[in-house]
Amino acid sequence: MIDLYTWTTPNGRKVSILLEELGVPYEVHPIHIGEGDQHGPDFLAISPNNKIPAIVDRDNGLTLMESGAIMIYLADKYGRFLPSETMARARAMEWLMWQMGGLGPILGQVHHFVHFNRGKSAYAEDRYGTEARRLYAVLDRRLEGRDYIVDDYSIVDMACWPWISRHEWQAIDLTAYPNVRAWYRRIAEREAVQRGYHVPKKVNDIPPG
Ligand SMILES: N[C@@H](CCC(=O)N[C@@H](CS)C(=O)NCC(=O)O)C(=O)O
Repeated sequence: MIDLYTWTTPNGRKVSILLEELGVPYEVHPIHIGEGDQHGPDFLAISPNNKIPAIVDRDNGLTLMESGAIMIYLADKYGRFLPSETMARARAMEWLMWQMGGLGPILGQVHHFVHFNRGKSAYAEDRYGTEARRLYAVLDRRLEGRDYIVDDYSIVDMACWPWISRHEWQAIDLTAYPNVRAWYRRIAEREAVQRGYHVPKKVNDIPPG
């Protein structure tokens, strides 16, 4: 049994989507980050960086923060959605780190400056908006002739997809990135993704691509 500490954000949804895909039992603990739940001492003991998502694996007592680390752990534990062969695994790690170090952090800034605080900083809107469009173009090139980011559907797709699902907040028109759009829609059709998206609660329908 996995305890999942999460909220209705892209980083949180990565892990709930993976848990739904794995079909393993898990218990959800909502951490309302808008109300400061992430700063409580109980949560700090599990997530030393005060951010969701985090898990506790009741099988062995492991506590884990950082969505990428959690996804690798769960994929390894259950032997699914991450290749084990060295070269294929290296390629999957390459794109997972691209999401963790580039796509997620940049799109997070776009949400702040373009969606929530438009007009406050033209510099930040331009800087992060330009970088976001560059990253979408990188992903579009990677998906040329492919159904998924690495060979088979994997934690790499599950890590990137929730960020792309916020394309409206990012003022991104997916029709400008046809390979991303087709991939986005392909993944949105998966029942596990539809369930995982609405954890810990439903706030909106999955945006159409
Ligand atoms: N690198 C971390 C980022 C986690 C993160 O930024 N979580 C956000 C929600 S998506 C959060 O908990 N924010 C609350 C805060 O910053 O106080 C991961 O991938 O898990």
